[in-house]
Amino acid sequence: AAAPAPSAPAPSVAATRRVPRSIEEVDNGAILGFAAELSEDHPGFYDAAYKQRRVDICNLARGHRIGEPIPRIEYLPEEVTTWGLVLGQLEALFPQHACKEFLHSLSLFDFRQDEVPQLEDLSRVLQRHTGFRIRPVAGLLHPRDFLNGLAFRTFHSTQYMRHASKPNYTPEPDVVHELIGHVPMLADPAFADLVHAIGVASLGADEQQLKHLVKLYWYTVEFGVVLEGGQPKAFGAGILSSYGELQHMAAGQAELLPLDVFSPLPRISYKDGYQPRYFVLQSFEEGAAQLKAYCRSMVHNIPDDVRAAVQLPLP
Ligand code: HBI
Ligand code: FE
Repeated sequence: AAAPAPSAPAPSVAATRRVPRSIEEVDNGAILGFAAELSEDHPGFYDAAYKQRRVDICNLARGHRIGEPIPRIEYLPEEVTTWGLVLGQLEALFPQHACKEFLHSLSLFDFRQDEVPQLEDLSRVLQRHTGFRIRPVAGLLHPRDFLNGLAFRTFHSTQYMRHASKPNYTPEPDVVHELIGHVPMLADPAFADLVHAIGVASLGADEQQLKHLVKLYWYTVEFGVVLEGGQPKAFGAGILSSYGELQHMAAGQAELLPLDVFSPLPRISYKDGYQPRYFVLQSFEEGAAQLKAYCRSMVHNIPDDVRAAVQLPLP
């Protein structure tokens, strides 16, 4: 008689879902929320010219192929004004309230108030410093695709500007948030390696783990705070790209909690205004070590050829 069939192993992530082997296989088309279709509570909803502008810029992102230069946008005078206004306000707060890594990296870019930087130019600077590149995207990318991109040292960035009627508010990522908030930190080698590790972990994450990874990303890369001489300093892009959020953090009204990467984290809200709490790292090194330890706990799910493709050192 035939031996009983061995019980089937639990299906691995790779068996149930196609894990991307290269950045070309990361889908940049799954946009959540607005894309060019604005909802009624979006500041640009009643502005037909703004909506058309969004469609045009989103179409450029959709047509972009990896390896081609990112199309340059000729920003309109009103878009440049918005950029300059926000940059000017933020630059006044950075010396006091941004972390030292951000201040150093910001100096690599020489942002000017009279010119919106081009993704292609920033992508070249990043590649030189940390090997990260920018890929244009039409809006808020699905978290799995977004995190998968980081595994291939690729940051998906929007290219459109928030609506001019509300320079200090956007309900979705825009070019101000991406370029001022995220891009400078990605030029920091230690930070870039950390973000890469989160991306690699996302390749092997099941749905449950992905949810936790998204929260970890949110409470660090988006809204993280680090202590310097006992003072909380911003390193999260959502704080560094928002005058109101940065002042809110600096005013000390929000709760500061220690981060434990293995404990459950509060649910994320995109809509309720400023953060009621921030997770604070004792130092970057300590925070990065913790986050990488969590990421390492899921890399055994990643198929070997993918592991090689993303140059993951074996744990
Ligand atoms: N999409 N375009 C874009 N920009 C981001 O910064 C971004 C995103 N999608 C998801 C995301 N960030 C993260 O906050 C997590 O949801 C992973
Ligand atoms: Fe962001």
